[in-house]
Amino acid sequence: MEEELQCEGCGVHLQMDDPSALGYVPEQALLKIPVICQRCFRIKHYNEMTSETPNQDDFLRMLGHIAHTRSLVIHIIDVFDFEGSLISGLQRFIGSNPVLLVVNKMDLLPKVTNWNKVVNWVQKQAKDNGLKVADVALCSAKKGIGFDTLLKKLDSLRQGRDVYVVGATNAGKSTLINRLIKDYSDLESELTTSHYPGTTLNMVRIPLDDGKAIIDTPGIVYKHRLSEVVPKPLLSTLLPDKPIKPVVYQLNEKQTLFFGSLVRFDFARGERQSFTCYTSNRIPVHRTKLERADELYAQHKGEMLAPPTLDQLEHIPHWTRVPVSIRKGQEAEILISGLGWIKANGTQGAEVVIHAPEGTKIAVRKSLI
Ligand SMILES: Nc1nc2c(ncn2[C@@H]2O[C@H](COP(=O)(O)OP(=O)(O)OP(=O)(O)O)[C@@H](O)[C@H]2O)c(=O)[nH]1
Ligand SMILES: [Mg+2]
Repeated sequence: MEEELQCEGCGVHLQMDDPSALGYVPEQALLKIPVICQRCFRIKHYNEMTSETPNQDDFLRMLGHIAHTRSLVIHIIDVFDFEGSLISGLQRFIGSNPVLLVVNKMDLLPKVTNWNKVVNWVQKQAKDNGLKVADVALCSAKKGIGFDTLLKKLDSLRQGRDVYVVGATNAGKSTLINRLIKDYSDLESELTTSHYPGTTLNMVRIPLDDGKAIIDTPGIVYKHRLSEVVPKPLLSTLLPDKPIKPVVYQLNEKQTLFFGSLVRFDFARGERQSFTCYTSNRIPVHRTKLERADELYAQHKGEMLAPPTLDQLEHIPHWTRVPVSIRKGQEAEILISGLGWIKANGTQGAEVVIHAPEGTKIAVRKSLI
């Protein structure tokens, strides 16, 4: 078989020799259009959980090749995990090519969200994180929202260039390209997407009318995202798939919130105030006194405090304590990468301690909504 034959769903090199290895395709499937590997077939038809961790070194080298091309780069960010899905040092890979920052999964924010405010917030966040962007667009690739503006911006920035779509795993790169293919072209192909990170395995070129292409890429794996370190079956609990319903807790100092036994939030010091939790509504929150928290955890982790189950807990890194100070006069929120964020509504300041699996990214930021 030609070595270059690639799966049109995930980009893997196809082979017909080893059914248990990546890229396997049975002979009869080669006659179908589009040609997809067995793994993509299973993900697509049986929702199978077969995510891979693409070799990061190979992939980052591939990404570095963008610097030597004349292209437009779409950097997709997941609005549910903004700081966690941001590629730090993006310029290193893409050189001086322009970046269109696309913030995806906007359907997860409460319906009343003001998109213009979010755009301003995103521009400021990008700047603070050292990311130079030509423009910002918000969308929901899944629901097809925001595409008129996105396309206008894409057209004006592209000017006859190839378009590379890059981002962390699971940000929605393939879903976004599928939406473009389906609504704005008559191509047959469909990229494979799934609930689990690590779906796309190689670059996939999709031709555009002018001889250029839009290129899907594998996601970058960031271990600082809870969604990368929890066992796969937990993802459907951890990640929301409907608009987040924020839940408000009035807390006195020395009170604790448990998010299952995934994360613990201690309000260590400060005047009584309310905290709003933007997390998946499938993770039960348990409130207790700080002085009882250690004991409660020891007795009830993985059971009353679940998810995860006790078995799953064994596969998750141990907690470390991260102290966070929210200054007086600051309306801030604490992002816990993969879990969501908690907004401190008071402006009297607060001392908080987050207990989260070691390595989890915690960021304090100005509030998004
Ligand atoms: N709620 C919501 N979910 C989305 C949106 N776009 C994508 N998703 C979901 O996010 C998950 C990942 O989507 P993919 O398109 O496979 O993400 P990807 O960036 O290509 O992921 P990798 O190939 O693993 O890097 C899937 O469950 C999608 O349905 C969106 O706009 N809103
Ligand atoms: Mg993909």
